Amino acid sequence: MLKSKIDNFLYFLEKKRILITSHDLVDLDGFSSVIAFDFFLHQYFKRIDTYIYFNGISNSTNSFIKVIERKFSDYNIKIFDSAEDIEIDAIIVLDANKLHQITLPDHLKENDKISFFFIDHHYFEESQLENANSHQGIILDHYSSTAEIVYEISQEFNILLTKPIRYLLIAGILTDSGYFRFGNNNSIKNVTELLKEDIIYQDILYMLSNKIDSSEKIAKIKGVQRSELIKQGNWLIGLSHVSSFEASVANILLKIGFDVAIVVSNKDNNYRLSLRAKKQLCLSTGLHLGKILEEISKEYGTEGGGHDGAAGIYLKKDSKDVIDIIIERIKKVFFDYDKKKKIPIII
Ligand SMILES: [Mn+2]
Repeated sequence: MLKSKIDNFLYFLEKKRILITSHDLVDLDGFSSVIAFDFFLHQYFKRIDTYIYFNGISNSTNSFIKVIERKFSDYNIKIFDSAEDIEIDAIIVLDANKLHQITLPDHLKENDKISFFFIDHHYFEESQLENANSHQGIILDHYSSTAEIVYEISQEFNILLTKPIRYLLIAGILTDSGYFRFGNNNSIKNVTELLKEDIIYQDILYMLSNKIDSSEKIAKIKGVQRSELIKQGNWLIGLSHVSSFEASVANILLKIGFDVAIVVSNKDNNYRLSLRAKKQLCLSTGLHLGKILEEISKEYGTEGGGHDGAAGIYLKKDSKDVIDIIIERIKKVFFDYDKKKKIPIII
């Protein structure tokens, strides 16, 4: 299935110079997808010019890269420090589907001769693709990671992946699927195949267990202390605010029992909201945080979106009431669900 989607695109890439990148401050899923897709292209084409570039690499990604480089001393990942002087024909973006998530030099971003191609697993609407002619992509939001999509592409073309790349892809799948909490049977099947006989699962878990720094621990503690409980029937929504690590704080709020967590943080002149909901709850009630935030972002001219159980949005400082609107939309999903299920509505 993926093969038919990608065939035309591969035909187009022949003899082109390509920049491969991901969202700013790349995470393990974005990073491993880029590395594996670059490897795939070099196996598929006899000759191809690719440049791997990231605008920032997250701390946890960096520490995993270091572990990989120590483990495989003859494996080195060639990454370009800057995209300023690179001349290219196409840009492949993995693990993102909106241009504002990727900082690139103007001569690349505002050049209509350059085609963009996206491979991603975040929810997006077809109508949002800017300049539809030169933008195409494989966007499959039922996948819990982009690493899985890239792995399946390589399988459909019978490309044998190297051991370090298998390590990277497994790490990408595990971290993005919340160690399978947001995953499905397919995520587990893919990881099983990637492990083969020669990678030990516990070894990867150990490699991923980097120490949490104390500022993150403090953010989590403060986030829990400040959390406000909002009820809709028996559903528990938690609202809190921290100065950073909003995503990990939201995850902690779910762990302590909230069904949905909304964590606000200050980013420059904006609020950044990180929302999380339990996967099972999304599946049963139809709650899709990414769609709610995508709608809100259109109504208020900001950027937002994501998955059903994990999403984010930027809000201007003067639009604090939008947070209440988001809460109301979430409550409405629960209200409608309870009504349908004939659960007595408690207000
Ligand atoms: Mn991802």
